Amino acid sequence: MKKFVDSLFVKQLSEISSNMYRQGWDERNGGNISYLLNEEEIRPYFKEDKAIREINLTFEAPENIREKYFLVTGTGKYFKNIKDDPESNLGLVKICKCGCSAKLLWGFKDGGKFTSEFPAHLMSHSARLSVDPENRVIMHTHPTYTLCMTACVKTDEKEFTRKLWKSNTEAVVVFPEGIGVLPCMICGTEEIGRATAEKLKNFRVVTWTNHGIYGVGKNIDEAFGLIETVEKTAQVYMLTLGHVVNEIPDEVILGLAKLWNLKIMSGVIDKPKN
Ligand code: 2HA
Ligand code: ZN
Repeated sequence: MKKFVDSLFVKQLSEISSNMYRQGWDERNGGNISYLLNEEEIRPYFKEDKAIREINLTFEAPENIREKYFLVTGTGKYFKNIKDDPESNLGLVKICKCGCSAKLLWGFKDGGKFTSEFPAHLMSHSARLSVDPENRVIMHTHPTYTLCMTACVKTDEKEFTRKLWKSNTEAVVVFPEGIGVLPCMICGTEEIGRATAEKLKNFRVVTWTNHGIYGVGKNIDEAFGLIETVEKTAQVYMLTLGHVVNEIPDEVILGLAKLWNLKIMSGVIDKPKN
């Protein structure tokens, strides 16, 4: 039997968390990632679903993610340590049939458990699957300039989106549907989980004011790519704040939307005047 620690999934999560750490986004135990795996993907590593132990969930998992497998980062674990010791810092769990607990199949070797944001992750997976059956990754991190921007811009989705689109021509192309914005809330709770999941029905990227960001996608590259584009754009916005003389014209944003055949968030860019 192949060893799960050598799987591509563990390798991908280890690589991306090291990368995110190097960006300075995941100080201490900041950030968490979950990756939905299917049965065919895990069978080469596990003959059957043999639980090392059961871990209770603090909320009821939504129906469409029950009996599903998630590779997830651990609570209190540091992104910088995942690569050298994935088996302590990551865990593979299967959500039970009734949605009240998770079977640990691999990992959390030192007795640990999944991230404190697991409610937000599971609710977000559930919400995303309802609008995009291919979605598999939920990624949460604390990118510096995005945090700065959440402190400087009103918690208004259209205004936040407009400021991003007007700062970097890539922005509208990468997230034409705009960006979801949540106010400052208490993290780790079911409430913030529900609010995030609700936003993720309309957006693939959502900010948590004064805290960080959630990005999603069908694979790690997509989720990371969204977050890094927002962060790069927020960096441009913050570094140029108060100095801008060449803002991206509305016509260029509309031209990009036309060129790439994008359905852009309405009410952000004014209709061209003729
Ligand atoms: O896991 O980032 O939001 C640590 C966090 C909590
Ligand atoms: Zn966080």
